[in-house]
Amino acid sequence: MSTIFDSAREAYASLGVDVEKAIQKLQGVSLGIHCWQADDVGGFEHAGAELGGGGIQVTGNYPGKARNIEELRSDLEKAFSLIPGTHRLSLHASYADFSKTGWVDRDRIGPEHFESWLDWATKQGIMLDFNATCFSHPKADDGFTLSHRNKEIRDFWIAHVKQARKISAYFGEKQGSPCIHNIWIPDGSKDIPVDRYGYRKRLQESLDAVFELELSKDYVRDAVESKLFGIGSEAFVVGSHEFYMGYSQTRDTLLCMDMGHFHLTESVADKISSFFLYQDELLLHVSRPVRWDSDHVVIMNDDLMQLMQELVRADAVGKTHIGLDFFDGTINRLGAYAVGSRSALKGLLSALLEPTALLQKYDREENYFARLALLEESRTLPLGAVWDEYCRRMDTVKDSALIQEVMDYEKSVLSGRK
Ligand code: RNT
Ligand code: ZN
Repeated sequence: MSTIFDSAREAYASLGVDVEKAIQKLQGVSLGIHCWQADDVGGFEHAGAELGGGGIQVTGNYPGKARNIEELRSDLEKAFSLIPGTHRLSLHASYADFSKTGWVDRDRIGPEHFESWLDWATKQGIMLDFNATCFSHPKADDGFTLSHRNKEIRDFWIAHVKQARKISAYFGEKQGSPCIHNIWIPDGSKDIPVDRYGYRKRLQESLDAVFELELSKDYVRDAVESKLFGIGSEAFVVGSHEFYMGYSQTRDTLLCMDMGHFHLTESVADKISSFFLYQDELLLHVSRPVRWDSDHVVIMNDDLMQLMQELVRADAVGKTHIGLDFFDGTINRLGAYAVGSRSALKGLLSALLEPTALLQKYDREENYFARLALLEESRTLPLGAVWDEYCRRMDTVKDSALIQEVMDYEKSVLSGRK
């Protein structure tokens, strides 16, 4: 008996696309799923930590937010079960577990404060990535960290990021796969500065001090994340795109491009091909800006589709770490994880199923009508049938069963959190 999947496979085959190959490739991609959607980027260093000093804003009061590490892990386990494939968890330093050791400040955290995360991850078969947390802290309250005028404050954050790198290297060594460590700092100002150069020079020097600590690339790969503006840093962001392009090229670090950190008319997809002419490893923060860097849940919009298409067309899937970065407190947070992560994967699957060879042939022949027509045809090819089959093979629910799964979890687990 022929199934919907069989006919989808034939439809793609008639355009020269091998569905099995696409499925195989998708299976080889691990997303870096962010730990911070389940608790609105709060972290658990102190009960009820406030975002503060950060230029990040989470809106929404939907009930069921994770209030401690146990609840977060429970939500993550459920989320991972709803995302087909094998994925990684990207932890922030503010999610340290102090239950055995007592609290220490960020400049003194070490692998011992993340041992329980590593145990948990090993049990789950999940690898870990890491992020220094240079926000939500009294020493970040005035909006500057590594570029601060005050040396004491700079030194504190240099020490923190060094520790974060050590923790990352520890994860990398233990899990036998390099831990991707991302550095994002909020530094910037609400109004027009007059010493832009000074701030950027200090940031450069602080980062150089951070990287004086030599660690094996087999264990840790460091990335630096740029931004355009934030709440409270509308006029000036120290770590701009140009700053980090130059930094990552000259210091041999990874660059992190967050889809919400550019002008809204700028295309991150368009940057991919240029980037890979000069550098060979990229970190993405897949997000969805709505009017600003709003970190909405990822959906299959044109920005996402074009980004994934570029990764496939530039043969860059294997050189790109696809991290997620969204947080919405107005909807069921497990649902946010599931929809956002699944949409990122569906977008990638759609790109892997693109009739690229045929499109390239039209391109070479300068038959731009045919190229356009086929691109349009591609949008309505039976992606859903292949996606359903992928979910089935990965032992994960189909889209049609997702809502019920999330609602059941809300009823049995989340609704008990007051
Ligand atoms: C902030 C950056 C950064 C954070 C996370 C929590 O604008 O995008 O990546 O979202 O580190
Ligand atoms: Zn980001």
